Amino acid sequence: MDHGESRRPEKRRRRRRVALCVAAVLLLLIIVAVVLGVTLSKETNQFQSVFFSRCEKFKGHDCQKIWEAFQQAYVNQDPCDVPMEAYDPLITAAPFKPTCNRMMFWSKTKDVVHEFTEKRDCFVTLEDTLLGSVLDGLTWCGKEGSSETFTSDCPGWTDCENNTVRSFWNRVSAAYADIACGDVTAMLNGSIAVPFSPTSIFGSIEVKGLNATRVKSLNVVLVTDEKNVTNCTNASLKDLQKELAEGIKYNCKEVPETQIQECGSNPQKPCGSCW
Ligand code: N1C
Repeated sequence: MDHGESRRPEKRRRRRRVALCVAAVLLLLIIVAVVLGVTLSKETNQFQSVFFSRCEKFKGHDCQKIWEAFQQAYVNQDPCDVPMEAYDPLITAAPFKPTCNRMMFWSKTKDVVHEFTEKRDCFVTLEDTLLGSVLDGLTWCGKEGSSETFTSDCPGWTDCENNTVRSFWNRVSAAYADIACGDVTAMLNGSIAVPFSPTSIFGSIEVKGLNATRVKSLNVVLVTDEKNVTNCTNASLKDLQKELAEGIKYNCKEVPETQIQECGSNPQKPCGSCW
C-alpha cells in the first residue's frame, strides 16, 4: 500500500518531465523552422528588391509582370534542368528593341567594354537593355517543391549545362543577336591565345544568330595590350568567319586598350573615329 502511494507521484513527475522534454524539442523545431523560413524568404526578398530597383530605372515597363515571367522559368524547378526555352515568356514580357549600327557584342572583354559604354553613348550592349542590366552579375536558382528564389549554392557551369543562370544568358543573348541589324561590333580579347572561343556565348549563340537579311557586317575590335599575344590573323578568328551567315561582311582591327580608354574619356571625339 505504502509503496503504491509513493510510486504514483514519482510516475506523475516522470510523465511531466517527458512532457516538458517533448515541449522543449517542439519549441526548438519551431524556432529552427521560423529562422530557416525567414532567412530563405529574406534571400527571395533581397533578390526581388534588386530586381525591381534595377527594373524601375527603365520607364514604361510593368516590372511586376516581368518579375512573374522571370520567376516562372526557374521557381519550383530542378536548378540543373532549366532549358533556355524556359525564359521564352520573359523575352515576350520584355522584348528587345533593335538599335541598328550601334549594337556591341563582346567575349572575355566585359570590363573594357563596359568602362567604354558607360562613358560614351555610341554603343549598346546587352547589359544596357532592361533584362541584361537587371540580371547582370546576379546568381539565382529555384528548387523543386519550393516557391523561393535562392542566391547561394546555385549550380554553376561546371555542375551542369542547363543551369538557371547560364540558360538565361543563352536565351537573352540569342534574342539580342536575333534583332541585330546594320553594322555590328564585337570586342574580343587580344591578350589571350584564343580570342574567339566556339563554346563561349558569343561563339555558340550570338555569331550563329546574326541574320544576314538584317546584319550588313561584323566588325571585330581586337583589344590588345603591350604583350600583344594575338592579332587579326589568329586562327580562331578564321573559325569565327566560318560561323558567319553568308552575306555578312567581316572586318577585324587591332586596337590598343589605352586607345579605347582615351576615347571613352574624350566626349568630344566622334564615336566613329575611336578605332
Ligand atoms: O560567353 P561570352 O563571354 O562570350 O558571352 C558574352 C556575350 C556578350 O556579347 C553578351 O551579349 O554574351 C552576352 N552575355 C552578357 O551580356 C552577359 N552579362 C553577364 C553573356 N554573358 C554575360 N554575363 C556573364 O558573363 C554570364 O554569367 C556568362 O556566363 C559570362 C560570360 O562571359 P564571357 O565568357 O566573357
